[in-house]
Amino acid sequence: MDNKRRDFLRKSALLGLAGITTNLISEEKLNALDNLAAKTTDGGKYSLPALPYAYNALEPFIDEQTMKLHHDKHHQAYVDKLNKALETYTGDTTWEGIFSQASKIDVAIRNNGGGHYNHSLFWQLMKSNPKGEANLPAGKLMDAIIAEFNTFDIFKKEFSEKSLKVFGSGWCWLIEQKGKLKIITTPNQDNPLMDCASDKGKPILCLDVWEHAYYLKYQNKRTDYISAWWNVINWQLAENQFISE
Ligand code: MN3
Repeated sequence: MDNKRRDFLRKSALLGLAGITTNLISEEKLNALDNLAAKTTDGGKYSLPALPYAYNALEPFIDEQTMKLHHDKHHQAYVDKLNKALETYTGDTTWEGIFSQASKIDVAIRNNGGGHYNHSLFWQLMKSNPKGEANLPAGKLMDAIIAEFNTFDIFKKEFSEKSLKVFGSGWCWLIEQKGKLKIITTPNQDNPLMDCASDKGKPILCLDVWEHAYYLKYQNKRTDYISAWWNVINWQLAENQFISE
């Protein structure tokens, strides 16, 4: 991105010119996301971030074997393939650079870049809750959920239904779009920061509904996996994400 456009984005974001920046994510918001998405590089390459908890920390809702396979094999493969695809790429390799060009670049960069970013976010947005104690958002995020969906249960139902309906492989997201919360889904490893997303916004929460995320424990029963996931959402981090600029 050239300096002029970067400046424009920054000023537009500061002035809150939502009408003009409708389809753009401000640089400030991307920077906040980077903290969650572990934009870790190793000698100029992307690297796999460690899980922020033990492999068995999400038991009994998400099992240790699934976490090992999902993180160590699937996520690692996205990182490796992303680095490989970037070897011959001469464009901007930051998240902002990759996502703003997602519809035009090598599909291997789009798929594996999304794969790396989305999973990094997904791990962070879960936490241990072995006894399945009540797990609800609080503060400004809860206020915004109530304002948008009326009750938390309506929000939960809508999010669960949309997650269930993702055809094939993809993700379900809670995003902030023009100051409002919205539930959207993306196919494959696309995300709401990409230029190709039908709905763009800042990710607040995400759920991986690829079969590799649940089939070891839940087989084909995606609905049981979705129900279990509500127990391990890290709402504190989701709220931090929501209120960050
Ligand atoms: Mn996955």
